[in-house]
Amino acid sequence: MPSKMTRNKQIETVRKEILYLIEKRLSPIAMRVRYTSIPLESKMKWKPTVLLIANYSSGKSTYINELVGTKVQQTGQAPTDDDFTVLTSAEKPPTVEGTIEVTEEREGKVLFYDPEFPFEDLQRHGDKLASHFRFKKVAGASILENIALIDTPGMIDAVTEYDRGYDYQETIKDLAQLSDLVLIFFDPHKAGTIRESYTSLRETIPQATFEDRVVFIMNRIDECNHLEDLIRVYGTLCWNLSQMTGRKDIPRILMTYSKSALEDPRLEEDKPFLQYLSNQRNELYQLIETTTRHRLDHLVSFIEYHAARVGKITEIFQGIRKRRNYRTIRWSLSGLLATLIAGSLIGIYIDVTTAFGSSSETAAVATGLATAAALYGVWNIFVYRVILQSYHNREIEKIKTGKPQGSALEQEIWVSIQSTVIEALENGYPRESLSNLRKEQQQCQELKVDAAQRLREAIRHID
Ligand SMILES: Nc1nc2c(ncn2[C@@H]2O[C@H](COP(=O)(O)OP(=O)(O)O)[C@@H](O)[C@H]2O)c(=O)[nH]1
Ligand SMILES: [Mg+2]
Repeated sequence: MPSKMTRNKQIETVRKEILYLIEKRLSPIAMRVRYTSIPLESKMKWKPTVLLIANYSSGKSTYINELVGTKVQQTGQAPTDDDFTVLTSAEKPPTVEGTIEVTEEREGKVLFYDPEFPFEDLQRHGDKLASHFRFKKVAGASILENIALIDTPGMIDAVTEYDRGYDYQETIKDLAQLSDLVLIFFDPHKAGTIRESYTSLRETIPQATFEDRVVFIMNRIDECNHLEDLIRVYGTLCWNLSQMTGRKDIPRILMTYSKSALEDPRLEEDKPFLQYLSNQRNELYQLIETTTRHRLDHLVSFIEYHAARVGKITEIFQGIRKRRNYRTIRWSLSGLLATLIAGSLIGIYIDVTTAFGSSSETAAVATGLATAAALYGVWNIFVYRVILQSYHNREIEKIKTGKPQGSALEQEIWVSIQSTVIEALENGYPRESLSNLRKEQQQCQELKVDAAQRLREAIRHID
């Protein structure tokens, strides 16, 4: 079995290759066709990330302390800690070998403006969030070497956006979008009926991430006195989850507790059901540990997802470009023909009306040609532009009223890019040549199919 270090190295190699493809191949096209205004990779460049959300006091911070190996986060029964905290590793070792310590702390104010980190989007939530956002570098904690953890303030019932001073749901959404694993904690006292968690589970999380990245956890199960209690709260949570998520099947719920929080370790012996469930804690740990690898899968899905959309835009642009080129030729030729006819008629008219005068035929031809040239100029500068603009507007209208076609996936892609295409067209796009667009579509196709397949193969070979 390869060592952890070789495995980490393999992961790092594949990660770099994927990021290279996103940065150098996909992002430039995505920006050219106005699919995005910021480079696609900016949110994906950072470490694999695990987001922990829950009602207050469900034991998130206690669990984080257990993972990290020391008390880096405040814990307590009341909703005391109302900060978001990002935990990552420090570059330097701890001052005393073998210990774990926080070596650096930063506030959101600084973090949100540092392009090294993926939190620039959070600027839009204002200073209030910035003052509730913390960043800690921890030295000596092995779990943080390859993974970042994000602790969040607990969800509360009575709170409104006004009370918090920032939009909690939107913040959670932004963080979930850049996370590879979202852990949602519950505890036997609060099996999920709180308003903020209702909104989070019903709307925020499904909009921000994929189902397979979300894991539900029933924590603090040591506080159930008997197995029957546990079954009852498990049932309550299942019921509440189905109400909140709108799903009919029961999602996977890991049941665990933090040993470090036990007041009396002998309690474990009085409650044999805890031993039967101890594998669940290991499972949770493994899920967190394998985030580094999942991040690779997520990055490949990221390529597939965006390459499909960017490719579709280049395809739509090609259609528009082709039709416009064809019309341009048609309009130019008809303009030329019309002005030549008009010029000839004027020439003939001059020739005829001055037949008995002194003017020569050459003058009539020259006047005819000059009139034709002038008319053609007027045609090109005024009329042609107006026709082109109204044609362009009709193309925009076509996209606006167009119905998605093809398979369910194709329809989904169409719906997701429709407004981007309209906005680009309204700003005068596509400006690229047909051959460039064709090349770009091909590149997207290569990324989506060949590169993605090759990368997935490479990921399968890690281990
Ligand atoms: N019995 C028991 N208490 C726990 C467990 N996890 C956390 N606690 C306690 O619950 C309280 C809230 O924990 P905390 O980690 O601060 O919750 P957070 O608000 O979700 O971060 C603290 O007093 C912890 O000691 C657990 O698994 N079992
Ligand atoms: Mg906490």
